[in-house]
Amino acid sequence: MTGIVILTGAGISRESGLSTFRDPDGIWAKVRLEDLATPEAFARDPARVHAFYNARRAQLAEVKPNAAHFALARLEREWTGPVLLVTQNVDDLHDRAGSRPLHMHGALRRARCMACAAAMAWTADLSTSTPCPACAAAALRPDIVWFGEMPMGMDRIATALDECGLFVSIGTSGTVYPAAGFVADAAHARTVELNLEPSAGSDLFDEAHHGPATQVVPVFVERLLHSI
Ligand code: BV8
Repeated sequence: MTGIVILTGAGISRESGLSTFRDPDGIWAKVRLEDLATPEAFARDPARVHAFYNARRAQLAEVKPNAAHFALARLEREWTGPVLLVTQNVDDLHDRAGSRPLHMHGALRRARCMACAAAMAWTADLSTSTPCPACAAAALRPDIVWFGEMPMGMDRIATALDECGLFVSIGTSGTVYPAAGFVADAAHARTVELNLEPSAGSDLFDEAHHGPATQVVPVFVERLLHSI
């Protein structure tokens, strides 16, 4: 049965109430990514970076998965072939909808120790004095992939892209690499974009359905499952 690779971005969580990054009201419209989402920024002002991620981690308690997240969890359950859901998002809405996503840019509700490399689930605030539960060093950072850092799971993603028959990109502007290059890596497969509007890489897709994710994703999944 055909393997499916799905890539999601901030747009899939927009209707749950989480900001995107590059829309006019997005996160990078308010703060500079160079000041908050790079290792250099963390070395320069760790308290400011911790505050940025603490606020976003705390916000997760106020939002819920939407119909698009639930539609993808249904596809993972009902599709008879392999499905790999890769998300650029650091929120936990796919997880809470019942998916088991590969968080290629890490996760807000995880922390990592820079002294002993332990990584763990984390829901509270982090600070420069929070002790690591494993080694007690005050050396915890968000388990997030910042710009200039290697995304997670790249080998697993490359294999899945090679083997898939369908690649679906949902709610991403297609501006951040290497994720933005996945559609080219999957050129042998049928490639579909589901997004509010054409993304930077729209021309690279065989098919596109534009509109809010809570509308276009459930319709796409329903059609796909009825094509079996
Ligand atoms: C790396 C965590 C190398 C942080 C993020 C070429 C090749 C390789 C790298 C590069 C390259 N060129 C440049 C680079 C460097 C860089 C990069 O791509 N820069 C960009 C800005 C040009 N890439 C990196 O640094 C990556 N690392 O390459 O490492 C390496 C090699 C060897 C060894 C070591 C290192 C790491 C990138 C990861 C950075 N971390 N996230 C955090 O979240 O705080 S990325 C950041 O952008 C976001 O977090 C998000 O995950 C990601 C993508 O954004 P989108 O999800 O697409 O969101 P956006 O707002 O842009 O778009 C939203 C879309 O939704 C829009 O299209 C909108 O229309 C749509 N939408 C809105 N509402 C809805 C909707 N759609 C549907 N329904 C709606 N209702």
